[in-house]
Amino acid sequence: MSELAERVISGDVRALARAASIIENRRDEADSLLRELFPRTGRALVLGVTGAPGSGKSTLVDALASELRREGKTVGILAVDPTSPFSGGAILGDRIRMQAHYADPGVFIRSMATRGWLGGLARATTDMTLLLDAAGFDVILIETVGVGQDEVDIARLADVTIVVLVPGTGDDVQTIKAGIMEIADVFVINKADLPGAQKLEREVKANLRLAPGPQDRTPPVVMTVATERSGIAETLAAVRRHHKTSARRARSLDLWRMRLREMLRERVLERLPLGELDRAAADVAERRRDPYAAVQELLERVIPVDLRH
Ligand SMILES: Nc1nc2c(ncn2[C@@H]2O[C@H](COP(=O)(O)OP(=O)(O)OP(=O)(O)O)[C@@H](O)[C@H]2O)c(=O)[nH]1
Ligand SMILES: [Mg+2]
Repeated sequence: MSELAERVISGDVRALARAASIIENRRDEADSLLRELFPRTGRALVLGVTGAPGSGKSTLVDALASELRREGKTVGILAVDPTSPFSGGAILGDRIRMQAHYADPGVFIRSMATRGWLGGLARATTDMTLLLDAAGFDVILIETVGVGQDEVDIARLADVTIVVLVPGTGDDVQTIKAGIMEIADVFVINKADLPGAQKLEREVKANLRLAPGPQDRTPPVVMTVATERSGIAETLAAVRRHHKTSARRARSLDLWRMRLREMLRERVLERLPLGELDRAAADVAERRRDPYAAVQELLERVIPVDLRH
């Protein structure tokens, strides 16, 4: 085993930071490191926290981390920003908000801007989660803004997904995207100190009665005021109740089916000489060649002759 992998497994924070940079920047090195670490993974509780911008996700994650630390658990935090190609802005805000944990070696925080990432958000978060898992963190909290497909990918990765809603922001149930209702294992109504929290709770519960979750399991609804750390223990209790009953294996199978498909596609595409795909696309667009012949020809370029058929 490489020295870096050994140091990561032994919980060396500097090695962990270096490994995280390798995962972010250097695919080839990352692959061999993750191969070494993979047998050490599968132990952590992975908790996804998603919701609209400004709903209080970071404040909630911060409060959950404090509560877990009180229990003696170690915590890895990934703040994933799928909308930004830069590390800055909202993520800088997260850094300031979470600085209480920076002196604590039992908490590791990493912010990632994933737009334009090679392999996309799923690769970034999956690989970073594997790293933190191998490093022995008991719980991994993944914060991401709920936009489009991304939160569905996070839900596949997480053992338990928390969806954060806020009263009085048009977050009423009619406007909540169907996808979000389906991925939630636990609903948190944060900013319960604001008017309309009870009304929102009633609406969410009524909606859940009409459309129960997978296996007829109705997700619990917890009220929190993250800034005052109220409702945090209740949220953790709801997470743990869900985790006992959740279909973890089915979800994990789903995740790896998707990841393997992505990794295969990546490997095939990166073997094509530069510009080859564009040339083929131009040929097809101008009707010089049909797409079926083009694909056959491209495949023949990337797959060694003796592996075909
Ligand atoms: N009144 C009230 N304000 C809260 C509560 N929780 C968080 N806030 C405030 O809401 C604002 C946004 O909180 P964040 O934790 O940054 O929200 P976020 O969802 O992480 O935001 P993004 O990462 O930018 O999407 C901050 O000013 C918080 O202080 C709460 O329970 N009640
Ligand atoms: Mg945030």
